[in-house]
Amino acid sequence: MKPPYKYFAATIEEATALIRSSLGADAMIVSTNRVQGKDGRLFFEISAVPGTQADDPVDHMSPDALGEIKGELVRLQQMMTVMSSPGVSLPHMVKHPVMMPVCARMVRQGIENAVMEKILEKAGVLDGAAHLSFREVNTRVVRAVAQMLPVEDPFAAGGNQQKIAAVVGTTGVGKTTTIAKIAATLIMQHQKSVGLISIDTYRIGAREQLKNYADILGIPCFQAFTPRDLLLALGRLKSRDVVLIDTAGQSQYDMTRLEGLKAMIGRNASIDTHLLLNVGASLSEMNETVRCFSPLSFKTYIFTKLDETRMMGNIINQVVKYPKAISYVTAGQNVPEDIEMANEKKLSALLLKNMDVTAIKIGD
Ligand SMILES: Nc1nc2c(ncn2[C@@H]2O[C@H](COP(=O)(O)OP(=O)(O)OP(=O)(O)O)[C@@H](O)[C@H]2O)c(=O)[nH]1
Ligand SMILES: [Mg+2]
Repeated sequence: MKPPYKYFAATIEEATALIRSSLGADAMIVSTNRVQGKDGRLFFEISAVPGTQADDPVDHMSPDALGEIKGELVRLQQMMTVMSSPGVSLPHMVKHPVMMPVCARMVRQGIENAVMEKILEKAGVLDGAAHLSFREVNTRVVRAVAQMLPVEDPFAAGGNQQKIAAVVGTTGVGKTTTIAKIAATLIMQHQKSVGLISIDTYRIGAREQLKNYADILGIPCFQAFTPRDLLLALGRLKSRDVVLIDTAGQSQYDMTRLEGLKAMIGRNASIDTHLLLNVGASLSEMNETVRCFSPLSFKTYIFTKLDETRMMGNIINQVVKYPKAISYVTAGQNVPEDIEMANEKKLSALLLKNMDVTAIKIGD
């Protein structure tokens, strides 16, 4: 018998219960009639059909067909992501659709078009990608990104020479926290002796913040107001393997303070400077910061707050624009856990394989 199905009952309630038990809770009543039976009694004649879901054409589809439709939807979504990105050059993508998934991921991470072209070129997929599979294209691109992200350990063993490192960057980017994380890592994992110096002379409490970390780690911490103070403090920390220098947060537009910082650390050839950049900042902000701090001839980038953004493309955008090695990345407020020595393979995976940022923990 085809729907609608007919039900007979003395009351509407009785009929509804009957329908519900035989057609399910989402059955729909299509008509109701009152009819007189042979014995003269009145009863209800109700027609009903199963719920819409039961009639959904998707229900009759094979898992294969469903998978195909899903794949098609994903491809459409990827194509829309790529197309909605201003300036993305489509011709080779249309020619080689195998590049679509990885390109969509790069667009979602905010990797600039020009940088994307460079990556695809380095990966060797700009021309002749037709014979490659999605997986091969992906592998090549992931490898190319890793090759384009130079990394450097500022404290790598290099004889017994003392390493002195200053961190600089805009206000609140994470300098003091990062110093504490680096100090803890060096002490706990590399058995180094560490000393700290604060030249944050602008803010009351700035030294206390660093001093608290120093006390927890059981290491010395000095404050320096002038280049002479700094030399004295460095002298007192001469026996330490590593000296880390915390600096005041600088507005990149405050040239007087930047000059002051340069006078303090810029002229001392034994001090390596590392620039912190918040990965969530816009590329133009990053460029402006880099431009203003470049008189300090910083040696590496430290990207901070990876946990606060889903778009990390600016890491590679910045490195391509102004090449410097990356020494560390930080991803959270926990001291010392949320820091990791930069690793090009992990960074590439973070950018292209949707790797979880919580994978960034010391000791990994
Ligand atoms: N989510 C997140 N927060 C961070 C990270 N690094 C530092 N912070 C937080 O950012 C805030 C500022 O950190 P600080 O280390 O005081 O920054 P700073 O650069 O020394 O600041 P100033 O000395 O004022 O210029 C603190 O609340 C930190 O806990 C990180 O990787 N992720
Ligand atoms: Mg600070």
